[in-house]
Amino acid sequence: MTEDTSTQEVRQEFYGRLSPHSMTPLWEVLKDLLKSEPEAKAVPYRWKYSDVRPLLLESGGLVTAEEAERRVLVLENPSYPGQTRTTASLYAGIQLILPGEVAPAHRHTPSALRFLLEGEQGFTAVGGERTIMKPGDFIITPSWAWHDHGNESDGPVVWMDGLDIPMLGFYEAVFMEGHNDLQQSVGRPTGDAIARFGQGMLPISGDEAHRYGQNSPIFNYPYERTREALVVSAQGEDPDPHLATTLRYANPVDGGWAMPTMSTWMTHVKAGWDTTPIRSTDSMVMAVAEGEASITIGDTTYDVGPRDVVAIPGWQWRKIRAKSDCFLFFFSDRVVHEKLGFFREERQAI
Ligand code: 1HN
Repeated sequence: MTEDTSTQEVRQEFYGRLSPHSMTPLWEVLKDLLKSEPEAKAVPYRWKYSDVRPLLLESGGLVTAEEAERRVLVLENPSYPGQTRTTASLYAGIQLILPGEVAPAHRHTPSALRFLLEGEQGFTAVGGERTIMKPGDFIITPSWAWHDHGNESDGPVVWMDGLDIPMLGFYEAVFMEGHNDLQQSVGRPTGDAIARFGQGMLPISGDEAHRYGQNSPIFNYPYERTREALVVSAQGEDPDPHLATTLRYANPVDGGWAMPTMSTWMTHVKAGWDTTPIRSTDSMVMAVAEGEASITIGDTTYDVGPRDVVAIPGWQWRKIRAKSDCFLFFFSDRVVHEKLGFFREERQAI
């Protein structure tokens, strides 16, 4: 027996005696815990709307929105089967509301966002105000806010949900509560929030602005305005080589991100433009509002068009090539990385 083998045997015998005491030697796992850089377990993935839509509509014939509570197809990362997560920290799903249906009022500690894909007359009520949701609109449902959805049109309404539920799951801090009524009562007129907070003005009494806690009091950012802001911005300057023309959704009260756990922004890339690779520690989900593009994440390139969704794990080089004028919605866990002080970004030299 070599000395080396006997050392190993002695160690293994020692480890065996640690285990009944729920202890384990750090030195055997330290190399896996501390790597020189992150290695995402999640993989990049693209969901084509042409695959999603027929299956989603089929689900509409199998279960009602009320019965399902939320009729959603989860966009589950292939690396996390059965774990309802799209990246390590983020959840995304595609929700369908058929004409006349209601998704019943409830509230929960995870925060949610909606990005509208299809249908003109869906609505959601959040914390006492109803908003009509149109394609490209970005809507916030803050943690613990009552919310219910409906559709008063004669066609399907479809959107992408984004939630921080994997983060809250990690902290074992998920609570939920059902409302006594199918729909909450609405106490404010539609458009109240955007009138007070979304015109470059704020109520002179500051308290009002904390209507939605740490979230932006503007709970629907209409696509019409977002798009106009991007188009005009792109006329006034050369695009950033890595980010093209990107505007983030901001909380007008403090200038920060619109939500406390998820960062959101929209990128406009003009036809024919190629961005230079960039990577950052945050993981992301991208949904195409308009345009045809190819997106490269690490070694994988996907062609994408309107309403397609892509999972982008953290710390992978990404770049976009626009075939036509593109408007791309993103949500990520960047705000958390920033607040906790570990956000990193790297840009390839141009
Ligand atoms: C939820 O409440 C909604 O309110 C959508 O529309 C998706 C996914 C997980 C947990 C709660 C909604 C959800 C969700």
